[in-house]
Amino acid sequence: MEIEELIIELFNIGCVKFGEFTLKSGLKSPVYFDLRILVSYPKLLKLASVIFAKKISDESIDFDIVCGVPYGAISLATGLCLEINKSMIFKRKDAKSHGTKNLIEGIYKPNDRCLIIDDVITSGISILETIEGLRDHGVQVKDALVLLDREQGGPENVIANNVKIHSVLKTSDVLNILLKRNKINQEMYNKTQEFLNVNRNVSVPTKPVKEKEISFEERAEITNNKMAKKLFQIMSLKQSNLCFSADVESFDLLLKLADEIGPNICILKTHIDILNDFNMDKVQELVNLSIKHNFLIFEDRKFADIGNTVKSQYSGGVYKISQWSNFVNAHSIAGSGCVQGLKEAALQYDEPKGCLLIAQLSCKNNLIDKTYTEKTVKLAEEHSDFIFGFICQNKLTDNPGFIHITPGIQFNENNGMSDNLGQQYTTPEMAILQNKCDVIVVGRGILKSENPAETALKYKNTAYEAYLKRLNL
Ligand code: 5IU
Repeated sequence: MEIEELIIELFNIGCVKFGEFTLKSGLKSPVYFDLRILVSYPKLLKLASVIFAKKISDESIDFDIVCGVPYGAISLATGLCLEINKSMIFKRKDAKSHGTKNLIEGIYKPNDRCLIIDDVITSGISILETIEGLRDHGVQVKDALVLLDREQGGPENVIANNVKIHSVLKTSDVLNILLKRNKINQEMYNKTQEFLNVNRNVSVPTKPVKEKEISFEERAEITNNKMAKKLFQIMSLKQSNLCFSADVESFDLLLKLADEIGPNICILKTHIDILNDFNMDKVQELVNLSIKHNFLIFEDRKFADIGNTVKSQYSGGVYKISQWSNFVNAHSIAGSGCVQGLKEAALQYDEPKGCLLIAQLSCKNNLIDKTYTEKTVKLAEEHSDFIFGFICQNKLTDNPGFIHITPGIQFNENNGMSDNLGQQYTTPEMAILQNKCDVIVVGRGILKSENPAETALKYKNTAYEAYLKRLNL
């Protein structure tokens, strides 16, 4: 009954017009729907919002935020959001040339699931443009809700891009009700129905809207995690996605290498407990070098105990890791208590601290299986204020805020594609292009080369070029 009332009201206020109209696609149509007028009819807007809300609940559409397609659906999306108490964003037709230059207005998080609202769908092109803009920013789109489906192939075009269209009305519903209620005559009905029959499919002249690769720079913008933001900014500024694993026993050698290789890396990874001559003064020198060359210090500590213990291991003892490292890593085996313990120890610092979870290992016959990896991703999502990525062998989540860091990397020509203690290697290109990781970790590939600084530059260039290739640049 509500639907019938909506159709009659839309007709009465002039949202449904009969005559000869040229559509956006160039087609000449005997019927035209101008739902922008709705903005002037609050009662009708309210009715549309109630009907939308009912549809969402009937069809169990699950989402975090709503996005209205400008301009026609902005008022509809706003009405719906007031009705269901959800927050809204919208995508501008062009990015502003002044101020914040946002393409998307409103607040969203990477990986938010967004429901698109539109007034009318014809070919689906406007919705596809919106999907592309949202996906570019890491927002997930799986559903779109429209007031009217013109029945000209829109839903089919959109579903091809993995988004389902839910429609409240179809043109044929409108025609049937208008005929039944004597708002149009049989001749008008037949003419319009005939038009519909011959124009069922409007092909969309766009390439498929893929879930796009996002640049490090954009990911720095998107993420709310301060550690991730800082790392993405360094990677983008230094054009480096190389982490050097400085596994040496002499602190002086570590400092020398950090100074020589520092300009080409985004991260220097330490195993502080393998140094023979550890002392806090030299740690300060390492921190100074990290500032001089703008890289982050990652202590590969692999915490794995109960929260209370890791908290002390992280901040106390001989090494006082939390004082000088920018971030650390932890096994997920001990669960959220371990993460929470580290997080609490990190809270005492003003500057950002962070932690990566070990989701996969590079060594042969390790005991991690698929379920463990999936549970690790879930744990990271639950602590995304502190956990900002993974040590892994391939990309694990589309959430652009999480960084994927991969050890076990060497160039092919280094004939050691494994060592005799179970390490397994893949190449920088494989890791970044095929396995879609973000950062490569290289230790002996650099350390054992004749000229570590020169070799590091080669790894840096190869890894960054592979990343640019992934972005199609
Ligand atoms: N590392 C791995 N594999 C892993 C994890 C950490 O190799 O799965 I977790 C560490 C060990 C070493 C460095 O410090 O990364 C790799 O050194 P090489 O590039 O020399 O193999």
